Amino acid sequence: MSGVCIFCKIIRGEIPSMKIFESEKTYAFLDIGPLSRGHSLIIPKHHGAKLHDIPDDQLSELLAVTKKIALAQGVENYNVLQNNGRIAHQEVDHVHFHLIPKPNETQGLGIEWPTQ
Ligand code: DGP
Repeated sequence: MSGVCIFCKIIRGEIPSMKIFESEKTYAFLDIGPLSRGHSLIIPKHHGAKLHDIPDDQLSELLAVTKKIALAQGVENYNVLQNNGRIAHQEVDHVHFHLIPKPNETQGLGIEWPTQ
C-alpha cells in the first residue's frame, strides 16, 4: 500500500468509491469519468504502478474478476484496457484494468449501475 496513491486510499476507504467487488487481493469500483454506463476499474490491493510490478497470482485474479463483472453486467460487447506509462495514457500509477461496456450494450446491463 502507498500512502499517497489515490487508488490505495480508495481501497482503504479514505476516498469514497462505488464499490462493485472486494476480495483479499482485488478491489473493483466504478470509474469517476465513465466512457459508458458501467465503466469499471479492477485493481490489485498490492500497490504497483505497472503490470510488471504485480505478482502473478494477483494478476490472474484481476482478469477472473473482470470476467465475473462483465458476466454480472450482462454485456457481450466490451473493452478491457490496461495502460502502462504516460505515453500509453496512464494517469493513475496503480495498476488497473478498465472494463468498458460498449454504448449500444449499456441498455442491456443486467444490473442498474449508478454512474457515480
Ligand atoms: P488511466 O488513464 O488508465 O490511468 O485511467 C485512470 C482512470 O481512473 C480514469 O478513467 C479516471 C479514474 N479515476 C481517477 N481518479 C479516480 C477517483 O478518485 N475515483 C474513481 N472512481 N475513479 C478515478
